[in-house]
Amino acid sequence: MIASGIREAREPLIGQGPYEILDVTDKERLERVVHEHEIDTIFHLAAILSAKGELKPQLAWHVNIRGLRNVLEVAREQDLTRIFHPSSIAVFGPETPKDLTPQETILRPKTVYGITKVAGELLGDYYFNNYGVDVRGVRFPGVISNVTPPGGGTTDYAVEIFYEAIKRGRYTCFVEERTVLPMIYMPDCLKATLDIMDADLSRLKHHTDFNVAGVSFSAGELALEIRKHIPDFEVSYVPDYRQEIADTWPRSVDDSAAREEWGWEPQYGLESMTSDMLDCLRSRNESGGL
Ligand code: AKB
Repeated sequence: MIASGIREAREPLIGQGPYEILDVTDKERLERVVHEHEIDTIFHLAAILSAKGELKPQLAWHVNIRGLRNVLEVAREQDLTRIFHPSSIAVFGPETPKDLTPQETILRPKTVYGITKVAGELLGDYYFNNYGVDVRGVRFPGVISNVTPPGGGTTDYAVEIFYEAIKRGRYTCFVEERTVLPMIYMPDCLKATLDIMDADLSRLKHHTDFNVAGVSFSAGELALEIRKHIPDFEVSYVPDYRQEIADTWPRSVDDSAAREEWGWEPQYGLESMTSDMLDCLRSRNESGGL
């Protein structure tokens, strides 16, 4: 098993095992790395997310579409066993039902990132149907992690708020207090990734586009939950262009297809996620690692 990224390995990856610097848009190098390490499964996570994608739409198209096409082509040519390619709630748009968004629904995203994710779902299905490449993916909500700080997403506020609560006791949030979005805590995100990859292919009616729900809350509800642990925590709301993106996404999604086809069930709610996030970040802060 190897990890790869576009830059030198950083903590916490250093010393954990083999690492290759790899730009997924460089197909020849991807081919070589896959061949040399005898890779049979790729978790293809490289992407430009929604907020950065609106600032650099050509780059988002290039990385997200060229990158995926390269991975799928290498999978086809070298007969790989399985590919994981995450989709996102960004596939939805303003015409999509906002609450308990169905699995099968209107996909008319307004961001270039969302457009690349719709294309990615369809391309993955195309490679499965036409070449037998076993491509699997879920539509991730905003992912909340205490290990790697976020970058370039619209849901980044739901991670930044924890870091700022611990470091400064205040946070300026770039979406309005009322904004509700679906989120998922990293342990659940990893669980979903591994569970779908382990699922019995014969049980899957969907492949690349499963809705998965973790927990939905407004920015204001998250601030209140953090305040239960840090009573003086202050939040002000100064929405920017990311508010418009957030307003096109669902408040919650219906993930019954994932539950039925591969037994998906999240473990974390708002309370358990918040206390675990704060415990982890506090202990890193105390050891000087934040
Ligand atoms: C983003 O905000 O762009 C991502 C996503 C929901 O896919 N976190």
